[in-house]
Amino acid sequence: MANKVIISCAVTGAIHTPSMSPHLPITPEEIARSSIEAAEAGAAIIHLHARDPQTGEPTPDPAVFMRFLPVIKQSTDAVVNITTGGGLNMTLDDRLAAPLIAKPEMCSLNMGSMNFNISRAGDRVTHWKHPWEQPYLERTDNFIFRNTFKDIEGIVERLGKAHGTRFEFECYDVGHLYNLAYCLDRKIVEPPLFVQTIFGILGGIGAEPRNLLFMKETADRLFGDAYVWSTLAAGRHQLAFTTMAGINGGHVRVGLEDSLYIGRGRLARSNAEQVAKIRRILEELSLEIATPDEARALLKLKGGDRVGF
Ligand code: KMH
Ligand code: ZN
Repeated sequence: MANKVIISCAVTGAIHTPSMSPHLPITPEEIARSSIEAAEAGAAIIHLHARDPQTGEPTPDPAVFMRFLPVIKQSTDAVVNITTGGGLNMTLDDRLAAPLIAKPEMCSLNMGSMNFNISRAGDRVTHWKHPWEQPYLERTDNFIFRNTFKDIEGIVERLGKAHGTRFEFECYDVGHLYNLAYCLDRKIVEPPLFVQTIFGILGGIGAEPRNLLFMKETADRLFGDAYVWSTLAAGRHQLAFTTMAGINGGHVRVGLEDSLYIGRGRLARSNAEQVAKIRRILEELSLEIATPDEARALLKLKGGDRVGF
């Protein structure tokens, strides 16, 4: 078990927009199908956002989440992980609306306020399908992704303490590891901490290989054996960083939320294609893939029968 690798798959997110790829899942049916395929390909954890079925704009509407969550639960035993980061225009109450109803085994928890600049993400788009997309992206040069200590503690109270939800702690820079260490010292959060180190978001730490080791070494010092390490990287860095994390004993996250590509200049046709690729690489390196129940045991999750959907 110690060496098994948990593959998380983030199937749609709130960064990419419909005009960037025809393969980005948008409707509840597409999100459910893509999640099920990713689980069948080897993902133990499915990280989920919702989108307006007509326009593809990220939505916090619990009714939309409830159109795909039960379908995923009935068709796979993957761990369902719901975002609390939401989309770029959402208040904290918006961001918590669906998680508070769904009470999932796991939610993301972003470990600090930061710039989150994706204003150039649409540079290659020549035809915009929907009017919301371009302003949504371009305004992020003036956007602060708000995650104060009070916000973080509130999410832990309302979801973790109240419903037994555990967290994917999103750490986009080294300071976020120290924020999490503060929360651990104060007993706001409980081990084992599932720490997602994130590389290549403009506003966070850059996607340089030495930074991966720097983040891991810092997390080792701060958390010792109280944490479980996973890594994601944005865009073209996705595969190299997840491979490096696997080699260094980490778990990995892929999916179209983090990158739309499967290779240089080639759009991924599905989330499952990315899961299958990192799985192939890890298995070639003699690493084994964790099942959902092995992930549950490692992360001390409450179980798929104790959720609200
Ligand atoms: N979009 C990723 C870089 C969240 O959903 O809370 C991080 C993320 C945030 O998944
Ligand atoms: Zn997300």
